Amino acid sequence: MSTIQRLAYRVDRRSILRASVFAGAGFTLFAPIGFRAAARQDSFTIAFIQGVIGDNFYITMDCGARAMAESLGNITLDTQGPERFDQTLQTPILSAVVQTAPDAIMMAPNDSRGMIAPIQAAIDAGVPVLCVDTTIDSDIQLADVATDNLEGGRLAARGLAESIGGAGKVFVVNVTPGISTTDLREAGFRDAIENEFPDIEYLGQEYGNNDANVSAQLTAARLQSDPDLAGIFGTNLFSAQGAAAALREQGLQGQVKMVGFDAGPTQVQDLRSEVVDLLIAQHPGDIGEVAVQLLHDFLTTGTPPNPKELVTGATIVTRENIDDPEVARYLYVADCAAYELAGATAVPAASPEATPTA
Ligand code: T6T
Repeated sequence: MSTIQRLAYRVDRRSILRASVFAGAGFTLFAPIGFRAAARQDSFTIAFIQGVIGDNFYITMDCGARAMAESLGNITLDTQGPERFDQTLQTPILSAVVQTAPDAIMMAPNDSRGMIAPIQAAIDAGVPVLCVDTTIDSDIQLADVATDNLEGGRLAARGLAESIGGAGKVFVVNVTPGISTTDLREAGFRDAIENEFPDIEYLGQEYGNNDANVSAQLTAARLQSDPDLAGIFGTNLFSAQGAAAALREQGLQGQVKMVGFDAGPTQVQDLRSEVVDLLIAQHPGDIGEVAVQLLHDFLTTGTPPNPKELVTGATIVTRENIDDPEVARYLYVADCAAYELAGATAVPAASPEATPTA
């Protein structure tokens, strides 16, 4: 079994921590000071503010959130997001959502520092905010539900190292500084390369601004300046899509190895056509399910999530395992037509269960 196959993991978290349902809407506890005591309500509105609209990752998360809302029966989900991953676009959306007085907000903040004040304003207005995927450098949020991005970056490094035979130059196409998730993926990647692979030279990262075209352009420039480049890590869907497009356009697929985070439809096509060697699929549907479940629990009982940092799983996708139903179920969707409630779970961050076993 190759290292990549051994790395391929699917942490079955179902048995570890079932996000609990505090059944019985009549079960009234007092909400923490500042939030409306909502437990006497029959139904609730949750606003979901995505990191960006039109991204298969957040679309899949929305499907999970909707499936959970439907199964709980008393949640209305209202989804929106900015057209670009940009705090100056997301902040007015958040402010407008707060004006509609939802019972809670789940959101993927566009910037770990820049979104603290707008989220604080929402909380001050009495609306609890739970962070999904990305987070803020603060603990004002009700909870965080996300992938273990640091470990995901390390897995990407190990996968790429295996693909290039443990030696050569590697380069990272990242998104924008200040995004908690992708910053952590790069940090995990760098950490593993520097500490585990002495014969690999890390050339550093460049930012494609969450734009596949910009990511393709900077990758093309890098292929020119470093013609002996051995491997590339694209830290999210659009970075990976762009980097793969550059490899394809220059006929370098297979020659320069590539690992991408996420598992959008174009990325899957790139994996199948051997432009990309490995994908790290997050479980966005699970994040959506768990987030709605936690908010429902909070709104009906007043008890905040404890612990408040939760992680869902990730799955390494290769050409060998992509058609295995246990892997294929984590490929991102374009709409919710085929999405089925998974009964997802999450585990406390930094717990032994949270670290995927290679
Ligand atoms: O990788 C995901 C998400 O985790 C990240 O925070 C931003 O980019 C994506 O949405 C993929 O485009």
